Amino acid sequence: ESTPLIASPEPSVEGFVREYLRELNFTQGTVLERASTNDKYLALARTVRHYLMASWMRTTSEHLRTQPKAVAYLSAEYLLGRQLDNALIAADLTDIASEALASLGIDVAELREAEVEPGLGNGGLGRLAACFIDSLATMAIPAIGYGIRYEYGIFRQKFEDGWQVEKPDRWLDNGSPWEFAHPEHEVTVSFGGHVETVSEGEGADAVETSRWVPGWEVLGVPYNYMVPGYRNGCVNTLRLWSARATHAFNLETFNYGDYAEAVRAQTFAENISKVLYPEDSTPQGKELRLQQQYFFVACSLRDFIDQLLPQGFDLHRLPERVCFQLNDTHPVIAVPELMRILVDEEGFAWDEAWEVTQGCFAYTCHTLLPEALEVWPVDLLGRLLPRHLEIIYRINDEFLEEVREASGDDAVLVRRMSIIAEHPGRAVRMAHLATVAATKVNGVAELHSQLLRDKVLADFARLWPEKFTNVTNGVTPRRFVRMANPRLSELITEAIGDGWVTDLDRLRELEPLADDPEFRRRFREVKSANKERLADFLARRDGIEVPVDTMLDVMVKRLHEYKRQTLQILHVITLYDGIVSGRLALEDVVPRTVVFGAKAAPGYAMAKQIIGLINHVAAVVNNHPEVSRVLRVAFPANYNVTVAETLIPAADLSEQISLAGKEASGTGNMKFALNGALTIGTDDGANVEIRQLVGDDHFFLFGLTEPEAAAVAEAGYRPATYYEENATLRRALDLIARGEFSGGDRQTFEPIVSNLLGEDRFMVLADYQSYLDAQQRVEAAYRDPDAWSRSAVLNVARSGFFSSDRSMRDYLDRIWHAEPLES
Ligand code: 26Y
Repeated sequence: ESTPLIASPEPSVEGFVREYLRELNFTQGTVLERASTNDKYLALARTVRHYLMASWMRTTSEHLRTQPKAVAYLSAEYLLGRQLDNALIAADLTDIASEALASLGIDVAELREAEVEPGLGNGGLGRLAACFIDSLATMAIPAIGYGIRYEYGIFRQKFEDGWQVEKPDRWLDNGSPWEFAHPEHEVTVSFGGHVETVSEGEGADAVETSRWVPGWEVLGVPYNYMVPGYRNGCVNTLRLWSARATHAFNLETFNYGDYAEAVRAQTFAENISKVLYPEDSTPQGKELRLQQQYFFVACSLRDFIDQLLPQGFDLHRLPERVCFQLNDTHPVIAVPELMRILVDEEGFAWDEAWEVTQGCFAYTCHTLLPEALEVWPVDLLGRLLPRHLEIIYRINDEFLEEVREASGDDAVLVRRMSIIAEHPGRAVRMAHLATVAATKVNGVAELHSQLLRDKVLADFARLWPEKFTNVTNGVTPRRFVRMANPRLSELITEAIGDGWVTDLDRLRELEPLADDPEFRRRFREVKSANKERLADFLARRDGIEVPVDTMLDVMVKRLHEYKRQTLQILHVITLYDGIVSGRLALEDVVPRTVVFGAKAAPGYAMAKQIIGLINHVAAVVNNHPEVSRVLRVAFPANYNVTVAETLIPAADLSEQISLAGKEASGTGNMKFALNGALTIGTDDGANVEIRQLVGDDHFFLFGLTEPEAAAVAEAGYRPATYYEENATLRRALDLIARGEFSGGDRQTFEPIVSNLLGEDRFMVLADYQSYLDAQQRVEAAYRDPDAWSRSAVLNVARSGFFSSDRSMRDYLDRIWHAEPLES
């Protein structure tokens, strides 16, 4: 039996007008003549919600009724991007809404711009989570996303004199029409205190058990977000937790008469979900971050058990009902938390609890950099979560016993594999804990998974080879093609029908059209219209002038040394130098506009230096009378999902130039290929698979391979040799060193130059010449528009594999073993 439901309104223009005015008048409390843009936007968002609401309620109650196996995606980050357009497309309301609002004299396009995107993530990992929940809904898989409702998302980036300045991201200020708060479903989360040992039973039967006596508590209030599938009647849920002070907490202090202290205590508790940490590679070991992690994980497990399972469900069977997917190590504290629930609260024997726990978790690793692996000092963890630390120790004891047995007491191996590191201080290695507990451990691209098995987690892969698998990342074609690139979408649909939106392999049907001159012409028309759109956008948003008839060469991603933004700016400097010195004639340069978008972690000094360098080079290049005729550099501030959506469809060239063996996968690389940009890239991450699929002739490969880079490092890398032996490189570095881009000041960029010459951990200098050569090949190819657009069309046609729908199928087959909900 199903619950009675109000049907969503029938989709019609008149109906939409009625719903809209009702929202504007009755919910927003204003009349059309007086409504601000924000009023109109909020009313539109709420109106669109109506059309998805019945599907959402139906999906939820079907899930509860049929109790299928579900995927619970645990992620500290969801980089969602704007919701309005996505919801309109999913509900197939784009045209109806535009017409309806036009009849009221409102331009929907203008309202779209009013939405501040929820930037609840740093970059790739957070955006991946957002793509995955989109795909799960589109495939009607019973799934729920759990995370944190940060009051401040990733900082807003500004440039002052070219240097990054961070401003708080007040994304909630104008209202948040996409969320539904459920304070009645609040969950209590405990912290601190101590563990008591209690004896139960008498004499020989006496058993010692542990009891956690927490020191303080906070409440988690869930906020639900709709995750609409693409026109399939399925709407899943994303549940983000917000921290509140407990009522008791306040009252106690209040009774002492110290009202101000009571309010201060409240602030303290609510700090937990205040702000997203903006680091994406070097964990700072901050106590508040561990609080965030435990907070959302404890809320989510409690919620899944209490709200999604029937009352009295036998938790021995939990693995039949759920797979908790750990998005990197950030939620790994869920492992001891589930053990605590089973052993301390449900009275399970340890071994029973461990079997259940091992059946419920799977772990995705997203890195190869050793410094990015999370490690929590034992004293910090023990202070905040004493019972969890105790549980981790026991997990480790039993695990190390297994290692000893399997290895014939290899003490060195035991030390290497231990969940507890001893040096420099005692600390919990979260990746080891995750690997020990998980049914499956996966990397995010073939090469990455291979390197996990061979290097980062090699000891574990030898012990449990069947635990390790790969799932290559993907991106949602709904947001990153259908929504971001309506012109290309129309061209594709006209050629092969619209089935590709949910079955991206069908892009293959475009392959023959790569040889059709008329199709290529229309493809070029789309590209250039997208460049116009971008130029318009950047002119309005940043006052940046972008020429529309040049090669658009784009590098957008977090600023990190391993990603090597430096390599691209060195290419720019080399072009500049060539022209200024007269060794390169203007007519021999293919006019190009180089676009950067990148945020640096606020505490990452070298990354901020590099941003400064790019902006300073841009100023010199763009103001040079000759050089600027063929070369421009644009660095719009505050790169985010919204910017990506206008930038990527306009790009000709996609820069994916990390040092081989450092980028786990990359996902921007997939978005560019799907939008018909050609890649210049190293043999790294998912570039490897992109190149295999699109073909060598349609990809500009350069640089050391991973084994080569490893061998160079092993032999002792000496960057200065490249400087000494390569005159072009020397000239470029000398320009920086002599202050060409810093008003003659030699100190400004000295740290960058000396780092490159002295250490150059990511082998920028080793790959410089190879990169220049590849850029030469790019120029030659771009001079032949027909051949270039043929390659571009083939990139689109052969990139269907990179749909996150395919990633979800792989997770389902290899890890989750869940099935779609019947509709
Ligand atoms: C622990 C904290 C400092 C931290 C916070 C965020 C550590 C890492 C991160 C985010 C990492 C991340 O975004 N990794 C990227 O994940 C993408 C999706 O799998 C990959 O495509 C990309 O190569 C990888 O760098």
